[in-house]
Amino acid sequence: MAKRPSKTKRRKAKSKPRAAAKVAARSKPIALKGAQVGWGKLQKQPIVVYYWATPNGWKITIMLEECGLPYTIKPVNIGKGEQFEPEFEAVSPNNRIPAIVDPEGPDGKPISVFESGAILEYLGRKTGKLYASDPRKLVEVQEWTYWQMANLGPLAGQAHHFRLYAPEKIPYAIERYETQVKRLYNVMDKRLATREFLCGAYSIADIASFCWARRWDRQGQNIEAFPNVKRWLAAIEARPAVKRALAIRIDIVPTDLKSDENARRFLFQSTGR
Ligand SMILES: N[C@@H](CCC(=O)N[C@@H](CS)C(=O)NCC(=O)O)C(=O)O
Repeated sequence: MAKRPSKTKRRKAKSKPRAAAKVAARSKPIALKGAQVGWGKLQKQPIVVYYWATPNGWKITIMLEECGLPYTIKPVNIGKGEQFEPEFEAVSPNNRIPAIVDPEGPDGKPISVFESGAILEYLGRKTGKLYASDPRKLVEVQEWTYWQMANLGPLAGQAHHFRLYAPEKIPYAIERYETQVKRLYNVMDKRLATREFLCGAYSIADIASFCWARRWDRQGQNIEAFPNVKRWLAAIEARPAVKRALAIRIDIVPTDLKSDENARRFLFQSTGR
């Protein structure tokens, strides 16, 4: 008589179809913990925004207005060195605005976020708005958001610096950054020739780039040379949420960065120590 297979062998043989089913189930999209979308629909407590009226600051107030989330503003006067105060450094270790504290984080507990791109993505996931859940669309939105964070923002920032604030006019530096920014405007113009917004539908990628591109004059650009960017800027500028965010005025006289020596020290000479 054939010997009955051992209990372990029998279990293994039985478990085969189950293992296959498991693999099939895994190939479906996995809902990642912490990446859930739309938990902020019933936000009760305001999000605290550490803010100064600059391109990176505007990104966050525009997104909050677009999402209809409640928020309060904590001004961080970067001309007075408030970005180095311990309370702010605790939420923004890079000593730069913007940063947020959301009392109602993904797990219901407070969470702080710094870096404007990370904040935009966080708010996109939280509300499910101006972001993407389709994996292909999400790649596009991230590409163009990171494009702004790694290219347009830093290079336009240097163009502002060397054109407006450097104590001496260095033609090589001015030309270098104007040329680089012009290249980026050409990239955007080409992209916008075939779609209304950078990723088709209006998204956080547009908010990120809009905040820098609206200051084209400070970057030595002629907007007439980029008709699609011009059309796109006007469309975003006309949005009621954008108008509300850009109308926010802080009751503190801004520092004149060209002449205030203290402000210049904080902003242009600090090594973070
Ligand atoms: N990559 C950062 C850049 C932030 C940044 O440079 N913020 C400027 C204002 S737009 C700032 O806080 N400057 C203060 C300083 O330079 O000390 C982000 O996007 O959040």
